[in-house]
Order: sequence, then structure tokens, then C-alpha cells
Amino acid sequence: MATYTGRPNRLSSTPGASSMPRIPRFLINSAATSGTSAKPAHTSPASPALPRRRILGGLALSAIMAPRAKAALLQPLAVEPWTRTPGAPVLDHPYGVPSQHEAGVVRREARAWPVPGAASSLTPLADLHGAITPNGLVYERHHAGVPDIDPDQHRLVVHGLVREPKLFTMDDLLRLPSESRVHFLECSGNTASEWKGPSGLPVQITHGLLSCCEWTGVRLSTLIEAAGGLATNDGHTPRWILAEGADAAAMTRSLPLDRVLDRAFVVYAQNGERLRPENGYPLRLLIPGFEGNTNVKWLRRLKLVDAPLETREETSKYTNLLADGRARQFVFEMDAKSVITRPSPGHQLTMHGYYPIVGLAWSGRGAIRQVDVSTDGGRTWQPAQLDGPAKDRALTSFHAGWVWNGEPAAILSRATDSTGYTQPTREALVEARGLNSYYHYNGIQQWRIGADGSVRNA
Ligand SMILES: Nc1nc2c(c(=O)[nH]1)N[C@H]1C(S)=C(S)[C@@H](COP(=O)(O)O)O[C@H]1N2
Ligand SMILES: [Mo]
Repeated sequence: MATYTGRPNRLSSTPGASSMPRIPRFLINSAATSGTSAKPAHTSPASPALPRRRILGGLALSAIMAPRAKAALLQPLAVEPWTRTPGAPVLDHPYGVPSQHEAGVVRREARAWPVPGAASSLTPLADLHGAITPNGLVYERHHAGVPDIDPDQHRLVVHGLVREPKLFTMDDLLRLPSESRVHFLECSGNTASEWKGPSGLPVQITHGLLSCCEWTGVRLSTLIEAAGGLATNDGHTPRWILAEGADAAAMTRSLPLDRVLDRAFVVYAQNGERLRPENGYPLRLLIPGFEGNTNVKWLRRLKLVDAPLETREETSKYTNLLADGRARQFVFEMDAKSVITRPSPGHQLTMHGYYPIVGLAWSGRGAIRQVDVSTDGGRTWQPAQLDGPAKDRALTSFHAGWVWNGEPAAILSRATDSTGYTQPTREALVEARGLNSYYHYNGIQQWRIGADGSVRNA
């Protein structure tokens, strides 16, 4: 079980932080009171903004420090084994890997799928910091496994209602003007576990079909231009675009041109390096804000058409059944949503006092404008602080201060996006959409804190 030490992720105050309580003095060296090894306080760098006298003064006043930790403060720093001899040589790992102490921070599978090659793995949200998902931890969803594609043989064709149908090699694409933008990617099945009420699952399993990368590639509009521009043939006007993958599922989706043309791009890189095989190497479609499955991986074909093709993913799959038996088709945008990642189920609060509440918010319809946090089950709310300017259709991390008095509590977060839309309660969502739905669950998520400091999805 992870121990949540409650270390603040930012010590300096920032404009707009008025709702945020000042960091209590005893917190400055909280590491000395929790965890297994009590380290001398002066090894942990404190904020330069806080004068040393105040830090030490705060410690002296602290009523919660374990006697062992207090004694350790008076000892000189130990000279640890790693300080006594030179460390590992350069290029120990030509491609770097995380510290061996972070070996538990990995993607996990939530469930077994009934079809060979069909699988998903989830991002460990509770262990990540900031808004970017490292490439090795981006969630995966494959309908028919991960193809091993030779980039030199891969081709992208742009055809249909264009003037000059065109075949692109990867080299061709790399010579076209490129763009790098940060966007989240969320599977429409993310958090489906909570439709019928709290599932008991941790945040990696409830919300981990969610990642955020800086993607680099070529705008769809640039590709269409390179194919001579849109063309009307035999009375057929280009209004939709069909995207097809080169995997064994040949994943195929039709997309309305007027809603994707301004922001869709075909990407060959994520977070500075070429796409990982599991995320679509060598090429994928990225439509910021749209449900995960429209972001066709291993992209090999874009066809301009006049109407949706009604593929399998648009009829049998990825429709949303309402209470009255009718289904919504072509629901593309992921609505505003947020979740508290720390503390979250599996964490353990180890002391009474100050804890930052840390989480993520996002919207498929724009930028996050505000996040509110409640610690009393949704009766009262306080605005959280957004960690940096919120980007369009990107994960935005937030934090809020909380002093836990040791009583049972229920912590929640609620996102509002730049369209003015606010994340609904589960009850409001069920009221509007019924219980036949599977996809697009974005209800407010609550975690319960027990008097023993346990955190549960209950
Ligand atoms: N060709 C192809 N594209 C695909 C898929 C697939 O199985 N095949 N899965 C889709 C689904 S359902 C999702 S949620 C996202 C997942 O992208 P990721 O694996 O990079 O996280 O890719 C989409 N694109
Ligand atoms: Mo998905």
C-alpha cells in the first residue's frame, strides 16, 4: 500500500492562489515524520522563499514529529554507500530507463478481452506528476494487437473527393510543414466502471484510459492541399473523411470534415520521439478532444467522402444507448471531466494535518477554466489552483490545500471548461442518459477517507 506523505508540489505562491491556504510550518519537513527512513531535515531542500530560521523554528514547534526523527535532526549527515564510490558509467542504458525504485509505476490491464489481440492497459495516473504522460506509460487500446510496421514500406493514401489522389511515404510526410501540440487522448470507455455506482477500483483502473502527450505531425488540411485540394465529383461533395488503420482490425471511422479540419493532424511523434509501436507507429490520426477510437493508429488511408460509411465502429460499437432504447451515434467530443489522483484509493493518510489534493482536469471541447474541490461530499466547494495556463484539449493538473482533522471525509473534484459546461454528478448523468450507456461517462468522482486514513472508492 502506498503511503501518501502529503508533500506539497509547489511551495511558492502564484497569482490566483488566494483560496490556497499557506503551507503550514510543520509540513516543510513532513518527509522526516513519514515513510520508513527518517532523514535529517536539512537534506531536503526547502523553498528558497522561506528563511531557514522559520523552517527550523517550525520544526521545533512541531508536535507531530516522531522522537526518532527529532533525534536524527541533531546528527550529522550519514555518508551513504552511493557517496563513497563512483556510480554507474555513462551509457549504462543507451536508452534511459526509470530508477529501479520506480519499478512499480507501470501500465496495468484491467480485464480480459474476449477476442484475440483485443486488449487495453491503463496509465498509472496516481504516480504521475504534471500533465504529460511519459511514452512508456501511455495507455493502450488495441482491437487486434500491435502490428510491426516497417516505416520504409508504410504508405498513407489520401484519395476520394480530392483533385489529385496522393500516396505519401514517411519521408514525404517528414518533409511537410509540421506542428507540435499537447493534447489528451481518452478512450470513450474510460470510467465506464462507475455508471452503476462506486466500483471500489483505484484511479488507474477507473480513469487510466487517459494520457496526454506533445504530438508532432502534419495538419490534415496540409495533406488535402498536397492532394490538390477538395473536389466535387458527379455531384458528390466532400463532407466526411474516412480513416483506416493498417492493423489486423483495419480500424475504420468516418469523421465530419467541418469539425476536424481545423485541428486534426496525422502525427509521427509523441513527446519528442517517434511514436511507440503500441501508440500507432509510424503514423496515427490525432483529433484533439475526440473519443479515443477516432484517433486511428497505424494510419494508412484517408478517403474524402460525402457521407459517413456506417462502419462497424459506428453501428455495432461506439454508439450510446439511451434509457428509451434509442441510441446516439457519432458522439465525438469527450466532455469536461476531472479526477483527484492524490490522495486516491490505495493511498494511506499517515497523519492529521495538511494535505494537498492533486488531480487532473480536461475537456474535449476546449480548455479547462476552473476546477472546484470539495472535502465534505459535495456540500461545499473551494476553487483549486490550476498548475499553469490551461491548454486547449489537454490535461490540466490542479491542486488545492486541505487540512485533514482525522474524521471521515469525502473528497471530490468538479471541472468547468471554456464553453461554461460543468462536469455533472453521477446522478445527473444517469438522469440524462439512463443506465444502458457504456461510453462517455464523465460524472464527478468521489473518494472516501476513513478515520484510519484509508482512501477508498466507495
Ligand atoms: N488502427 C487502430 N486504431 C486505433 C485502435 C485500434 O485498435 N486500431 N484503437 C482505438 C482506441 S479504441 C483507442 S481508445 C485509441 C487508443 O490509443 P493508444 O493505444 O495510443 O492509447 O486508439 C484508437 N485507434
Ligand atoms: Mo477506445
